[in-house]
Amino acid sequence: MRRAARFVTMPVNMTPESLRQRRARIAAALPLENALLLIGAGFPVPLPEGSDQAYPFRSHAEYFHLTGAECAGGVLAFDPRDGASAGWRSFVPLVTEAERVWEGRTQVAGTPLADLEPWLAARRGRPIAMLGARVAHPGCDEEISLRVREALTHARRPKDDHEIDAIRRAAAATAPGYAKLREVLRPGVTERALQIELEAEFFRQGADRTGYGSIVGTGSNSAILHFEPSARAVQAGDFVLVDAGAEVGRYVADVTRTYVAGQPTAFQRDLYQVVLQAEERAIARCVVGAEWKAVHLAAAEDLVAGLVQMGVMHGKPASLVEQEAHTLFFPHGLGHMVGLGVRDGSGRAPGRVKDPRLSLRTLRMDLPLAADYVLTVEPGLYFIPALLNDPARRARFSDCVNWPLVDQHLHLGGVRIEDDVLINSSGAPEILTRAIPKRLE
Ligand SMILES: [Mn+2]
Repeated sequence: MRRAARFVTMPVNMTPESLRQRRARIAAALPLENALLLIGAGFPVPLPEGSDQAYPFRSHAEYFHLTGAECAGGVLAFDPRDGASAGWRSFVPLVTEAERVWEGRTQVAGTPLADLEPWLAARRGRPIAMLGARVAHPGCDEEISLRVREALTHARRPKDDHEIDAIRRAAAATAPGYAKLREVLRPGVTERALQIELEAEFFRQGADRTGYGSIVGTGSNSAILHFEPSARAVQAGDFVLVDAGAEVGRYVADVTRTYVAGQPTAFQRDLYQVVLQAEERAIARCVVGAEWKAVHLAAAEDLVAGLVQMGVMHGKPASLVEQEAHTLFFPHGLGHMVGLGVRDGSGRAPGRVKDPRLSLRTLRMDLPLAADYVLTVEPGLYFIPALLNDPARRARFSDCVNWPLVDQHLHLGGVRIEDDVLINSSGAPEILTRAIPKRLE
């Protein structure tokens, strides 16, 4: 028999009443008109080699958000004609004896899944929008589904109190991990050992898992944007870049800190200060109504201004950013939304199309900020040989960059500093990850 992944019901801390309110709020935001809505939880994905195991199961975020349940095969249905509250019906598979015996699964509350067909038959002829993981049922209207998903994603962007509380708990489990990491960080310690200490502390402090694959990059590895920790030992003077966060009840924190093992050089210290200042200034710009693209470009200009001051770049910062020269050292977007997953709610405001500008292609969102959005702010400056050794870039930016100086630091690595911020209805945002120190020591 098949051993599926364990079906853990996460502590979601929600009452039936708060779930009802959330569903009603979402229902009012969806352009369904006459259409029915089906949101599938999805199914466990078996490992390919037939080892009788599956990848850890998690309900699709769109399903989880409206049910709070990890329920493989579950389907949440909504008929707008039945009302914003009464129109919702959660269909759940019945737990089998084998699942009780092998996995300790318990029955998720809801209507038996067998009743979904009659529910649909009673509404025959109506268009169907499908979200979450696809439900095996014919007759999905693709165009309506796209429109409804865009509206749902947008409606999920402002986090409600329960969600903000969950992100706070994730941040609270993350901070002690970084404190532990600083205790053990010294030359000779491997990236793997740092990962182990960091993650163990996340779990001790209440994490259900890590929010994403932890990044621990030392030395030149710190310039690899999504580096997976290796057996490499930290050398004296290395940059050590750590991008990791705890997950609690499906909500995640996403934090990056960069350290120097031992004594930083003046160049390292300057580079760090440029990134730190750009980060703090970018956070201050995260206010209601601010356009994310503008916040990103302003941060790029701050980073470039710092590089000009350090003698790494030549020219006027605004004009260098205009020419996209910043992408040599800052090749990613300034941040993304975070919450129910590490890219929760990112994307474009409804109706917007992708910006064709090359330097904005890597932006994970294009929208004006609004109250109760939670997002990361994560500028970085890196010496990435794959970009900096490219002859086309060297030719295009021959006058903008002090190439001999770049060559001296080609294997220095990089610096990224990342916090999660909560947009306030007025004034500066709240930094949810402020308990994790940012001073270079
Ligand atoms: Mn991030």
